[in-house]
Formats: sequence, structure tokens, C-alpha cells
Amino acid sequence: MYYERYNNTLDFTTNRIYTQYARECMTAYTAKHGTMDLPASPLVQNGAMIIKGALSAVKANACSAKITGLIERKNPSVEQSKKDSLSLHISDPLITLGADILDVLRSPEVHRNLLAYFRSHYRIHWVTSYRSLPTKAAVAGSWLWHSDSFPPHTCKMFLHLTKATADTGATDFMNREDTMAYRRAGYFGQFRGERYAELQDFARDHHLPYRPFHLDAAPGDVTICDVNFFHRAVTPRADFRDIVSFFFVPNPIHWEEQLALDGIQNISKRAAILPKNPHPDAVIAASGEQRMM
Ligand SMILES: O=C(O)CCC(=O)C(=O)O
Ligand SMILES: [Fe+2]
Repeated sequence: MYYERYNNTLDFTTNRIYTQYARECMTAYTAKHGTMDLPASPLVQNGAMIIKGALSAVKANACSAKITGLIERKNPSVEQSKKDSLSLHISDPLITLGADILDVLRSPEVHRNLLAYFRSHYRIHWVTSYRSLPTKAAVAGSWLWHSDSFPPHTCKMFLHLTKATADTGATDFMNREDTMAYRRAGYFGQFRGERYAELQDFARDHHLPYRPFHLDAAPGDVTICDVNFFHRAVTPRADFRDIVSFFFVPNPIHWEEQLALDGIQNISKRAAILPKNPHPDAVIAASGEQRMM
């Protein structure tokens, strides 16, 4: 099945462009560093993984306190989500929160795990940051079970600035096996109108297992996820949850070298729009398409 091959429902041209680009980046990596001696990434089967203590808890807590300060002072860098009232968005995160949050990518374990996933270098394509607010209200959008339906060989990483547990908004995920089984039964969760808040009834009707999982995180931990597998954001019941979300694509050179070429300011400001051509020299933000995530 087409979606089993690419783990999305994008058009063939986009999938081919990203697949060929990823292959070029893998070849460039091997040419420079030799064959990678890392095992396959657990993301391939599990969809999500956690790395503890990727950034120091002190730095993560300080960042969260900074967000609280911005909110209290009604700083214009904080915007209410346009989609719902369940989150506050921090604009220009690498500048507003400070470029030292990039230290999270200097964690050898984070680097190793991203290399294991991409089998090549990778770069930050965009960064977003938001505070999820506690609520009992009805949910919509990312709060429903969905696949971002992103191109293959891309992933997101959530840097947790606060703790994230079942009570404070840890994301729910499904693994590859279950995501594919739900798709075979007809659930794609791509467009707003076809996303369900709960899948227990669908699971029962189609004799599918219902076994989502979440990963408890402490400040400074990261969750790396392939957002093509089903997931849903969970509204915190108790406290708010702060994250910085990085979106990665393959790259021919090390992320830090690429960032120096692109400019931190430009990456920090870049809209969350998928480039049609992911090559670093070909990216023009306006040429991409805005998607629901
Ligand atoms: O905020 C979250 O827990 C998940 C949001 C989401 O669906 C995404 O970033 O793709
Ligand atoms: Fe998503």
C-alpha cells in the first residue's frame, strides 16, 4: 500500500523528492565519515522515544520561567493560538528564549539518535514553542488523533521545559503496527473533519488493539517522534506544559554549520511550512504549503 511505503498520503512527487534528497544526504555522510555504525532507530517501529536530561533541568526551568514572565508582562512575543484557546505561542523562539536552548542538540545522545534516524546529517528547518494550558474544554485539531502526513525522512523533537505526564499534557502516540492497522481499517486522521478525539469505539468496531502510549518527561528531556504515526496532544489537567518543538529534515552537512550559513534569526523566524524542495540552497519559505499538524 502507498501509505505503508511512505507513511503518509502526500502526492508521489513530494515523496520522491524527499526520498531522493534523503538518499543524497546519506551518500554525502558515508563519503565523509564512512559507514555509520549505529543500529536502526527505535523511531522506525515505535514512532516516539524519549532522551532524559538532554538539556540541563536548570536551563529548561529558566526557559519556562522566562515564558511565564513574558505572559505576565503581556509581551507581544506571546500569542494566543489562532486555532483554539488551549495554547499560547512564543514567536521567534531561538531569539525570544535564547539561542542556548540549542545546547539540547549538542547532547551526544540526541545527536546519536538523530543520526541513527536520518542515517545522515540533519538540520533544523523550523522551531516553534508553546505553552499548553490546563482546560476541561472540548478539544480540536492536534488534540485529536492524527498523522501530520509529513514527507518521509523528517521528524520532530519536543524539548520539554516543564514536566509532561498523563496529568500535564504528555502527547499520546501509537506505534507503526497500530497506525498501519488503523489505516487499513480506514482511519487516516489527516484533515480536520476526519480526526476523532477518541479511537476506542473505532478500535472496537474494527477489532483493533487500542494501546496508545505516552512518555513521561521532566524538564530538559526530549521526545523525538515521527509525526506520521498517529498521535494526539493531550490537554493538561493540572499544570501547564511548555515545549520547544524542532522540525528536522536531512542535510548534507552538520546542523551547526548549516545554521551558521542560514542565520539563527532566519531559522527562528521561519514559518512552519514544508518546503517543496528540501535542499538547503533551494528552500524558499513561500514555495511550501501550510499543513495541519
Ligand atoms: O503538542 C503536542 O503534544 C503534539 C502536537 C502535535 O500534534 C505535533 O506537533 O505534531
Ligand atoms: Fe501532530
